[in-house]
Order: sequence, then structure tokens, then C-alpha cells
Amino acid sequence: MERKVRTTLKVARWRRGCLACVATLMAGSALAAGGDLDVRVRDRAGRPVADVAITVMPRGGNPARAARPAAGAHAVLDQKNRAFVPALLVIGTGTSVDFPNNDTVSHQVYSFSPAKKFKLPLYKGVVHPPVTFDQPGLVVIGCNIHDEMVGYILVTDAPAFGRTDADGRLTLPHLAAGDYEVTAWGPYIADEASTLVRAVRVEASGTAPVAIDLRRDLRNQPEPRPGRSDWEY
Ligand SMILES: [Cu+2]
Repeated sequence: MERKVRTTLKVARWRRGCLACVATLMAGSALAAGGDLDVRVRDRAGRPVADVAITVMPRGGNPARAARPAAGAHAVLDQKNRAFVPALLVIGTGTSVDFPNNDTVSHQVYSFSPAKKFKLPLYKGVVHPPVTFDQPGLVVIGCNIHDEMVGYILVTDAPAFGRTDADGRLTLPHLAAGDYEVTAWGPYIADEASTLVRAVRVEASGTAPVAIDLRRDLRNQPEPRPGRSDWEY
């Protein structure tokens, strides 16, 4: 008899749990509602172009929809084999970035870009306190010791952004339905900036494709270079 009561209780609990579970699933799907954006970047020969920064802004610039990253957003720009890894980082405004040096040599990291000017001391291994990027814009990162080192941090207010993968693709899921402007940028892309913008409509579900086919050959060297003219010594 006791066992039967316990079993009944168990079933009741399971039922409650199940209802809660369904409610959670429904809430989850409500949050997830929206269409996906599938961006693809190709060179003149139709080959995929990796490591292209993609930013997606609501058209008409409704700031209510341009969600800022949560406080404490964090990213890492590593230093390895006398190079910045990754060479291009796309982050939301307000993100803090660590610059660890995992190289065998010391580096002295700096930026003279208007969106964020900073100089870190010459260091190796020890992680310097992170740098917070509080203004949108392109930040060109250099090393005072190794002129060939160049890295890029694209700081953006866009609610959705990322970088194309080895297949030249970036999928951004669950965007609220509406009209958006998709912009591509990469240090090797020579095309005029005005030709790298696409208007796209995202529906409440399904996938909206965006094709960016470059008209010019890629550069051999990344641009812009980090300016060093105002380094004071
Ligand atoms: Cu260096």
C-alpha cells in the first residue's frame, strides 16, 4: 500500500515536471523565433574567403534592437609565432580583450587607431590586464618590436556579427524578422567599401542568404598598417 502511494506521488511529480518541461520548451522556441542569416563571401574565382568580418545592423538604425553585449563580454587576441591570433577579431562595443603573449619572444602591443589608442609594456607570458574597447570602429594592432606583426579588432554596435569560416561562410541564427544591412570588411579585401554592403530581409523563420562576391583580387598584404608616427620616445 505504501509503495503504491509512493508510486502515485512519483507519477504526479513526473507530470508536474513534464508540464514545466513543455513550458520551458515553448519559452525556448519563442526566444528562438526568427530567421537565420547565411552569409557567404567569395573571391573573383568563386573561392571562399575566410576571416572576413560581417556586421548586421537593423535598417533604419532602431537602437532598441541594437543590443549591446552583456557587461563582462570577453575576448582574447593571442600572440604566437610573431603573429596575432586571430589576426582579426570582431567584438561588440564594451568587450574587454586579453593580450596574452604565448610566444618565445617579447612583444610590445599598441594601437594608434582613434577608436582605441593604447600601448602595453614589453612583455612575455604574463597576461597584461585586459583592454576594454568602448567605442565602435576599426582598431589596428601593431608590435613596436616586430613591424610585420599586424592584427585587427573590429568593434561594433551591431546586434549580430562574426567572421567567415574556412568555407567563407557565417551563419547568424535567430534574428528578429525585419530589414537588415549586412556589411563585410577584411584586411585583404580591395573592393570599395560601398560595394560590400547588402540589404536583406529576414523573415520570421527560414534562412535568408547573402552573397558577397568580390570584384577585385585580394591584396597580398593586409591593410591598413598600424601607424607608428606618433610613438613617443
Ligand atoms: Cu612583436
